[in-house]
Amino acid sequence: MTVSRPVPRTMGTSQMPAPDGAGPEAGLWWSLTTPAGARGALACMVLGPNASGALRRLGLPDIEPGKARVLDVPGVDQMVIVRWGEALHIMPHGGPAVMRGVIAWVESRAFARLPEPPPRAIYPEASSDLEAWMLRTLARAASPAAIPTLLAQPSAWSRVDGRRPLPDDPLSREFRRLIEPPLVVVVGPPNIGKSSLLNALAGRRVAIVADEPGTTRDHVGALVELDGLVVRWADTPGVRANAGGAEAAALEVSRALLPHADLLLVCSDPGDQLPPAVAETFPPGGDVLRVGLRSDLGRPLGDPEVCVSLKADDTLAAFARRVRGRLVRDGAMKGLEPLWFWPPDAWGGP
Ligand SMILES: Nc1nc2c(ncn2[C@@H]2O[C@H](COP(=O)(O)OP(=O)(O)OP(=O)(O)O)[C@@H](O)[C@H]2O)c(=O)[nH]1
Ligand SMILES: [Mg+2]
Repeated sequence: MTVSRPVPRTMGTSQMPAPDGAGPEAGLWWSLTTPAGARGALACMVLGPNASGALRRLGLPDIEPGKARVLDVPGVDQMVIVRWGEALHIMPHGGPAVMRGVIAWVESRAFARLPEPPPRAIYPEASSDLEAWMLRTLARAASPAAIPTLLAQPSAWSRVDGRRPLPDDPLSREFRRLIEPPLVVVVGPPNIGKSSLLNALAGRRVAIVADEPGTTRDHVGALVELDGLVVRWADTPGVRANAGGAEAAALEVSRALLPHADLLLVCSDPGDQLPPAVAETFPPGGDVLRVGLRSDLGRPLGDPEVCVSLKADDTLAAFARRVRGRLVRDGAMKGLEPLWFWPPDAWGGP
């Protein structure tokens, strides 16, 4: 199989370089928008960056932009082919055998595979690369709270005058947490209500709770919505000085999570302090929130910044707001200013 020079993974179509000495058939690529092996009635393959060149390379008649044809490809399948501007969508039957045949056919014609098609090729209705990235991001945002801000982005960017937003601006970095859920890791002594807190936030039993230390033996992860922000919540086993066997191994696993945490919740209750062994594993410079649990039993130790009691209704909502605010401040939740909402290494911006 000959493969022409692959195009970098996530460029907008308008930015795709034509390889040196390239004619219209150079740098052709293909990508699946339906997952391989999915059993839909129709699969969708996108080809680019040049529709006429792609059709010629496949030995098919040219199609005008905006037009669709049903074509019979001998030995492969009957398929619907739609041309959107310069992107070509090929829709054969979605069965695995047909898809294998279609992929072999396209690859035999020297198209390079892209893991993900450029957003402009998936959203041909978009009038700019920025709008295509916005539509792609809308389809992936984990937190519904991202939707109004995303819809406002094309017009926000059109007003940019003077300082251009940068990928690492704090508001942009925080806003991207509404797209890819941040990791929140909960640590603390055993039997102080860490797993009960997760269950209360999730509204269902995600973690095992019991009135004895060492109940959680491995970390438990769940997606939990906190005041509009979806986070990956990792509940870890309580840290005991004399942990051994499986419990010690589980503690090792949860320690390995700490460097990846966007926020570490260091928990205490009225009777127990955080053992120094855990404190030593905090990632330097990592964001830490000190949380007091079971505050109905008295003032939690460890100088907590926020207290929760599952016996008092109002503390849970206030706690969720506090955690959300540490990860995504109000300005980034409702931002109408231009933001780098796409992965910064994927595209250079408008
Ligand atoms: N009074 C009171 N009890 C609570 C509260 N939250 C949890 N508990 C009780 O505290 C006990 C321990 O709860 P868990 O959630 O299992 O504690 P844990 O910190 O996950 O324990 P390990 O998994 O052993 O580390 C259970 O009996 C809970 O019912 C609270 O807000 N107030
Ligand atoms: Mg637990």
